[in-house]
This record gives sequence, C-alpha cells and structure tokens, in this order.
Amino acid sequence: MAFELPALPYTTAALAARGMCQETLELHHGKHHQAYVTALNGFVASNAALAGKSLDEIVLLANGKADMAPVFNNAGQHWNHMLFWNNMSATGGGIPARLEAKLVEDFGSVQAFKDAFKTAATTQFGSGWAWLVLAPDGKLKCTKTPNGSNPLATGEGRALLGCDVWEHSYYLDFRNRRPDYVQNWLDNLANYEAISL
Ligand code: MN3
Repeated sequence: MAFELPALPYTTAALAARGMCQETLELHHGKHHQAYVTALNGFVASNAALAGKSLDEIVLLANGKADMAPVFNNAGQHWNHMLFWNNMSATGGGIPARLEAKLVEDFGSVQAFKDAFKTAATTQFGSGWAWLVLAPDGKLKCTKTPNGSNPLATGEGRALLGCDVWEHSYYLDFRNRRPDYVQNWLDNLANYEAISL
C-alpha cells in the first residue's frame, strides 16, 4: 500500500498567530512533505526489497547505505514530518507537570532544556532537525541530525519532539533568524501535552 500524506491536525491558518503562517504550512505540508511521500512511493514501486515494508523498516533498511541514500532521505523526511505536525498545536507551549518534573530532573530546569534544544537546533549546520529524545538510559536528551536523518536511524532514543530546521520551515516567518524560530517554536508551538513519557 502506498504511503500517504497525513492530514494536518489543525487548519493551515491555525498556527499563524503563534508564529507559523498559513503560507508556510501550505507549502511545507502540501508541497515539501507531499514531495517526500511521492518520491518514497516511487522508490517502493520500483524496488522489490522495499515492497510491503513499514516506514520504520524502510528507514532502517536504507540507513547508512550509499546506494539507498535517496530512499533514506525521503523515507526519513516522511517519518520526521509525521512527527513534526503532531509536535505543534494552536494551544502549544504549556508543559504538563509530569514532563516538567522529568525535564528538571534530567536538564536541571525547563530553561536548561530549552537552551540545550536551541543549541542543538542552531548548531545543526545546514538543513536538519533538533530532537528531544528519551534515550536508552532513560534520560531525556537533546540531539540533532542532518537532512532527513532522525533518532530512529541514529539509535539515540525514542523521539518525543522534532523541530524542522530546514529553511523552508521558518524562512517566511523568521527569514534567516533560526534562533528566533526555535525559541518561538519551544515557547508557543510545541505540543508538550502530546508527549507520552
Ligand atoms: Mn520540512
């Protein structure tokens, strides 16, 4: 069965007041994410080794294989954006008590978590992602990956939050100011309520 572009869990105008405008969401979801899905389906249709595989299986199968880099890039980006849309909310920014306690335990404070996430996001040279993961040792950690990679591929843990730091995610709203985009994303867009620890 072909992979499909998921519907957004909000309207394309829903996040405009919180720093992600309608045009950004229309292009990012309807054009960029759709292009990854279309490309991935093309690879699956022409490669028997990929037929019937889940998205996770394809990401892991293509990971680290030079001849499967285009498969990895598009499968990874589909995986990443499926998480990303659900990582934002029109009522985002509020951190539930249980998550706050775990952030304080593992980072020292909520501010220290945000600083670590922002550092990961702003030190990712070029396109990529910043992540909050629940690492295999049970601790929350902030990490980054280039291009279409993700914590599934790196084995760094279960991804709880992923922030897209490709320029297509912020250029209309924040121009070149990636740090401002990430700060706003953490403060006003991130859907901490949806995180299950
Ligand atoms: Mn993107």
